Amino acid sequence: MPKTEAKISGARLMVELLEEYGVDIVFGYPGGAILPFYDELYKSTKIKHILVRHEQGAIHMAEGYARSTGKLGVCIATSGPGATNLVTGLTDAKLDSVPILAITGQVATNAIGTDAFQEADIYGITIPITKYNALIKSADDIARHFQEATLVALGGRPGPVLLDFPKDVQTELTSVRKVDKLKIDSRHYQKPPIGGDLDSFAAALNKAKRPLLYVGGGAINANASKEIKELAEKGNIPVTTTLMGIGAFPGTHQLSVGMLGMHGTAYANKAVLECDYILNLGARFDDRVAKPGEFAENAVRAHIDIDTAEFNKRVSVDYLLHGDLKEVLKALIPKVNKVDRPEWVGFLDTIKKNHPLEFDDSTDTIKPQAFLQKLYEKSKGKAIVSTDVGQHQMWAAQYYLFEEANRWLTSGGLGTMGYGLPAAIGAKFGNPNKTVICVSGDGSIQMNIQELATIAMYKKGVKILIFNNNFLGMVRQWQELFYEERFSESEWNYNPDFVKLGEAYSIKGLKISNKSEIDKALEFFLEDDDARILEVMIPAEEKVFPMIPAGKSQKDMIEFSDTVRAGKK
Ligand SMILES: Cc1ncc(C[n+]2csc(CCOP(=O)(O)OP(=O)(O)O)c2C)c(N)n1
Repeated sequence: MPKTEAKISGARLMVELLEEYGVDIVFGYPGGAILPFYDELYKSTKIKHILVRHEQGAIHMAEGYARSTGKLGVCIATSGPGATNLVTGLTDAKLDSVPILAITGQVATNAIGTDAFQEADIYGITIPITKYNALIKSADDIARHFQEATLVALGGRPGPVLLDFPKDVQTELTSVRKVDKLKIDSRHYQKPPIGGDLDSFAAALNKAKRPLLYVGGGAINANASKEIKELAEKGNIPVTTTLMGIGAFPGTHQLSVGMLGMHGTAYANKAVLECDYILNLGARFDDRVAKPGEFAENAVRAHIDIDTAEFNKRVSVDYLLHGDLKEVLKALIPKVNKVDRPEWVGFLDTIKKNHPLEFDDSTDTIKPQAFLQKLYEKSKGKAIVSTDVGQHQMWAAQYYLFEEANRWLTSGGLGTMGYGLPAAIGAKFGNPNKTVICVSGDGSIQMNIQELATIAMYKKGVKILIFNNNFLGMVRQWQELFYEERFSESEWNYNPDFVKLGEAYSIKGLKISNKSEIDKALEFFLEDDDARILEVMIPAEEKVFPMIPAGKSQKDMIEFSDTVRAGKK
């Protein structure tokens, strides 16, 4: 039976439900169809609303907040264009499994379907890009939808949910604050019991001579870093992470071989080729990592995941276990033999030495790789780093090492340019005492640059590093390597003066172009907790290596040294 109390408006109820849930920060932008809700938010003493400059900024901030804190991220938009501006962020959160609650205003229920002003069927639009969504038709349904949405967002494999909230439902009175019986099945949010045969799974791992752990973002969502380290150290098993799994295993650990895949380290990709057993922990055999039929083709392949949809989706496996990764590992570790593997670990150490990450640093120009190495040293590897999408993202993934999870924020699945700046802002709100750095390119930064105003308005000390190559660098790289240097629409001969732009928002900035300026620039960048813009001019020709060309496999990896031998850098 629903719990009934004195009647309050739907808008008031939604605010109270958020407060009771423990939400203390939301990112949003108002408009006509969400005004009753904003009126109630105005009265809340528990929830801080961050007023952004574009709804896409709001949802990426909610993502940055969620990924850096492990909590639910909440964003709010009005109907029509406000709601559709959330679509990229929802898709981003769906692909990267980020728990987001989006609340959108909607025209009044009697106007739905009439092409009313600012009407968009955001429920229909977001069906494929949310884990759960609902058009709330009556104030009596708010509590149930809220309970269902929040459970689904964080339950199982996390993801985005959306509640579409018509204006008349916001003003309608209700006394239903809680329902005991939900309409969705509990399998959508409860931790599943461990599925599969632990003994045969462990036996296959114990038989391996050259095992490898392949760790994805699911490991971070499951908070399984401790167990992964325990497993790796007990069995002396080297560990590679995906772009999304960075931080799940300490980057400086002797057993770490870094990131694998298209721009992974040569030693991680060679480990994939040489291993005789590979254990996927919460990764998805993504196409930037695994070519079906060729990925670890000679190895026994095993997979642990919370989402059964990921099993045998792109790459078939020999052994699988279903369940919460932390729980499964806790059950598996006692069955795994303690082994020293001097030959296998030694072999990979030699490969690390012979095939390091490399670039040519012989000129006075600033090489982004060298800069990031210095940034890593100067920030003591302790910063939260968000990135945009492109070459700078891959260099940051390669050269900035993380000891802990939830410090690396990047758009992995969707590859959303414009993610980095708002994600960094959201992370800074969630981690006011940590250094938060956004690594971006001159292309990506301009996709949500309006959020500099949010930084200025709330005095958030986000550090913004822009690698400026006057190109859409990653596009240029592909055109140079695979389109005979026809640089179709990847070069621009105009960029704003980023330093002056910063000044317009009262953010101090500096531009450098010579290697000799790096140390001073980093001092300026990190000296206090104020926001900074650091524009670093880099050569347009600089490329990200190693590289596995799209659709190819680990065997086809191009290393920097190959390009030097071929007379091309
Ligand atoms: C919204 C969006 N549009 C287009 C792309 C395709 N894309 C991928 S990387 C890239 C270039 C990024 O340029 P920049 O931000 O300057 O970074 P750089 O590669 O130069 O480091 C483009 C256009 C994308 N990922 N996202």
